Amino acid sequence: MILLLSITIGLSAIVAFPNFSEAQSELKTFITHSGEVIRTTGEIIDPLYTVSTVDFDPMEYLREFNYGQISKLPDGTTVREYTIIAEDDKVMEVSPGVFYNVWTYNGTVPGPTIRATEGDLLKINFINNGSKEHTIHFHGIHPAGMDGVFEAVGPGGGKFVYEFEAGPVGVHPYHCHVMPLEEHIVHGLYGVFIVDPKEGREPADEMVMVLNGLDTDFDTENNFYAANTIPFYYQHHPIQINTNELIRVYVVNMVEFDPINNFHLHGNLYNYYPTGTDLVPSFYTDMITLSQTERGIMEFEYTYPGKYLFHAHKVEFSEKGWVGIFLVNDNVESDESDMEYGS
Ligand SMILES: [Cu+2]
Repeated sequence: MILLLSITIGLSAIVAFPNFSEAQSELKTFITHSGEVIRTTGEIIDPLYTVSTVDFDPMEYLREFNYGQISKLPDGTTVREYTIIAEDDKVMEVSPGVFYNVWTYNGTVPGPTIRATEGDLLKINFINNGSKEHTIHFHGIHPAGMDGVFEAVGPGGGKFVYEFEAGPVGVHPYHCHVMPLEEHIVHGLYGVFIVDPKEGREPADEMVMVLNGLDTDFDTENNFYAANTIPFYYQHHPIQINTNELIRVYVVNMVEFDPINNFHLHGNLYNYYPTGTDLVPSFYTDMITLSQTERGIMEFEYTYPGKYLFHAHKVEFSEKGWVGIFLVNDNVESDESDMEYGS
């Protein structure tokens, strides 16, 4: 009876105060990057857009690589063909109750991780289903006409085919290069492009982390930070890895507005290959600092099982979402001793 009464009171409160949330906090006027005037609390973007929502699973994204459709030329060259579709009307619930208009490649932020081997011929069919001009600008080596800067692709189904040879070996970003650039990047038009060496790399548990930020109130400062878009995701859903198994993280910093970002790993150090272009590591460290589009490959193994944090050692960033956990499971197949410490 008490329960029924409280439900009734609750319902009548909703009916009596349809603008309950507006009454709670004052709406302010903002001008968005695109010049649109909107009214919002500024803390949480009201769900102004109802076009669609984005389904993005950071755990799936972490280890998902798109190798394209493979064929061979008569001379034996591998051809990889990809299709990337840009859209700019999607809405993503980036944090509980926080809806943000993301601009996407193939429906997610970041876009798909494109992977190839050095020397492969790449053919990227780009379709712009957005309402603004967009492109794909790949970092790497390619002809000027394939740079995605001066060849804006028109909205509403515009097409362009990027064709170039995969190289150099390493991890590279790709992103839209239409002006105003910061607007096209901060809304999410970016992804990772991995070029493997012909001889391959040592087998490892491989993953991709794009360090990004979200300016949900359009004041050219990020309200949230993350590894792979969703703040705190890997803290609440730790990444499971094994002891004595090589872990390889392809890390790319795409944070807009802030000059630097960084990556600190707990309970361990990693070999670091800046841009991944050299097969010999440059550093053995637990901390790297990255400017925008700066990237590299981290390699490490954990000896001891347990939970280990990884996060920005720019504390503001970690407190606003750029923090995660590796849950290191005991690798029963390994020959290491099972000596226990600290017990
Ligand atoms: Cu764009």
